[in-house]
Amino acid sequence: MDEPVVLVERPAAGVGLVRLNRPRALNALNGPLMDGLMDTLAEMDRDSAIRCMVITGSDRAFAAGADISEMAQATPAEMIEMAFIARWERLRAIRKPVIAAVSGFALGGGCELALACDLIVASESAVFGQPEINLGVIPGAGGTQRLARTVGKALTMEMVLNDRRLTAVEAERFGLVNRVVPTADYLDAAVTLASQIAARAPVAAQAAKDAVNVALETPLAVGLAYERNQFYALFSTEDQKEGMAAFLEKRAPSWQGK
Ligand code: DAK
Repeated sequence: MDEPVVLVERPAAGVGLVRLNRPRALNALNGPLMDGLMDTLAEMDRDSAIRCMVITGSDRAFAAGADISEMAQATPAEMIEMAFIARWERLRAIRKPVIAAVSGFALGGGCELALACDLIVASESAVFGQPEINLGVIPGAGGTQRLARTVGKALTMEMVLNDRRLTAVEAERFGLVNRVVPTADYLDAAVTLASQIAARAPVAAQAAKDAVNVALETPLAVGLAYERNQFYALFSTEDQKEGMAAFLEKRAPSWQGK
């Protein structure tokens, strides 16, 4: 029997873990793997018992990119038919926070997948890069856009024009990853971070994620107005009443997620 291409676990209360599982192909992101990943994330997004998700790969490879053998002979029409873009767009619809736990290769689509997550915990052996230029193409899942917004123009140009790869320590220095930990600990560190986020007010966590993402896509005045509306809307939640009452009563809040 073939191994499943994604493995699903619940490593801690409120945390859903999806592991990319094509180790022999360095987790190259083929159609079935992307469908499995996105179906699982969408399911976890609907599951009220899960409040934060973690995506990981193996110690050797988070993902070495989209599957080159699947694309090599494709025409533009076939690329569209493969639902390539639609699959990737599904990640943007996930409302709950998603953490990438990255070790080893995060190249091409693998780097873009990590960048599309909300936070990145990296192992010391993580390598981030956009080597598509070597294949005669450019990044297609947000690499040029998200990298430019995250690490700036100069470094992005080097990465996409000349296959400059970043070590984990460089990635942390340039603000691409949240933290770097020893390779033995990266998954535990990501799950711990996910547990902490999962224990926080769930509706507010989703609103916070949403508002930060809006910041990357709108002029400041529009973003500030959006944030303010989200802020006011949270006063319709039980969790806002509970959180503020708990503070005033000097006790821990008990979140209901509504
Ligand atoms: N695709 C298919 N197979 C891959 C692969 C990939 N991206 N990366 C590695 N593999 C396979 C290798 O072919 C090899 O398979 P066998 O020969 O054993 O059958 C196995 O994984 C182990 O790889 P190596 O033998 O090459 O291992 P090494 O340690 O020597 O080298 C490496 C590791 C990661 C440096 C090397 O495998 C490598 O350079 N891989 C390719 C990296 C790459 O170019 N990635 C970018 C691919 S293009 C879009 C969405 C996404 C994308 C575009 C558009 N839209 C929504 C529009 C994404 C595009 C890409 O990612």
